Amino acid sequence: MAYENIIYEIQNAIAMITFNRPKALNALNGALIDELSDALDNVAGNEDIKVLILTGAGDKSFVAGADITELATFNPLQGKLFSEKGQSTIFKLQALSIPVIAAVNGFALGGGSEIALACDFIYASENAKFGLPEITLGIIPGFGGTQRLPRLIGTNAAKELIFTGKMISADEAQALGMVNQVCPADALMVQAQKTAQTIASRGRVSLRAAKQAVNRGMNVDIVTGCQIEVEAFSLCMASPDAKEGTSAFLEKRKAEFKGSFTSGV
Ligand code: CO8
Repeated sequence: MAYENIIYEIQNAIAMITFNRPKALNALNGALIDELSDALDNVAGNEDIKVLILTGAGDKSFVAGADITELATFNPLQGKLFSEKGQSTIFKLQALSIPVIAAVNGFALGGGSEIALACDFIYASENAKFGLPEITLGIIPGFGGTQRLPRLIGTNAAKELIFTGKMISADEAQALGMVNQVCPADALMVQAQKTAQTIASRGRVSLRAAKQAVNRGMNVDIVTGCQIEVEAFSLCMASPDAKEGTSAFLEKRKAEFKGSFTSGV
């Protein structure tokens, strides 16, 4: 598929998807969501990729939400189909076995915040603004915001944002636990890349096991969660990466992880 609304690049095991409709502040129209979905399929099928970064083109916006021009024309059935398409794409994003970093460089509103919330963690530029303004349009978040935001920052803080539709700064989002790191705008990608490189130097099998253990454990009781961890831990022990990591420590050298899924663990 040729991409007109996103840019998809891969460099040194790090993939980057840039939302690329800067004239509309990278708002999500149906075509962009189709392209995102296609690129995510490519990421999922490429074992050379170890980390994915999402960001927005230009210096003003990550994603300013669903495209309101398109939204305004929808009848209820079209709204349902659009919401389902967005949700299935965001689930695809969340289900990636590799770590995903949202580098939020400006507005992350509505669907933009919801995409960032489905990533593993968020770095934000000092000028970033987060919010779920759907209530001001007479609708509610439709890409998982009513579900993922309360799970991340707690029910009451999430309700305040959802009921008021207000925007919050990067610092406020960090104080609420939404954002891991706030950087000057020109340092955001450097920081995101630096963290991505650190993660990419770790073993593929243990990264996947760690992500699955955290994500699956979030929705179950702690005993079941710890059992999930036991299974994930034993999977790691079956990987050559565990042998390499422990040997490298004992031999006082840097580990070279080569574990793979396609040739066994
Ligand atoms: N959709 C379409 N166009 C947009 C959007 C958007 N979400 N946001 C900005 N634009 C366009 C503007 O119309 C403008 O275009 P033009 O130059 O042609 O007039 C251009 O981008 C620049 O925007 P502004 O001039 O408004 O820039 P400002 O710096 O003055 O303001 C804001 C920036 C505050 C971000 C402002 O543009 C704004 O409030 N945008 C809308 C934000 C919003 O409400 N987003 C939520 C959308 S709803 C949603 O995401 C629901 C997701 C789930 C859907 C489920 C479907 C059923």
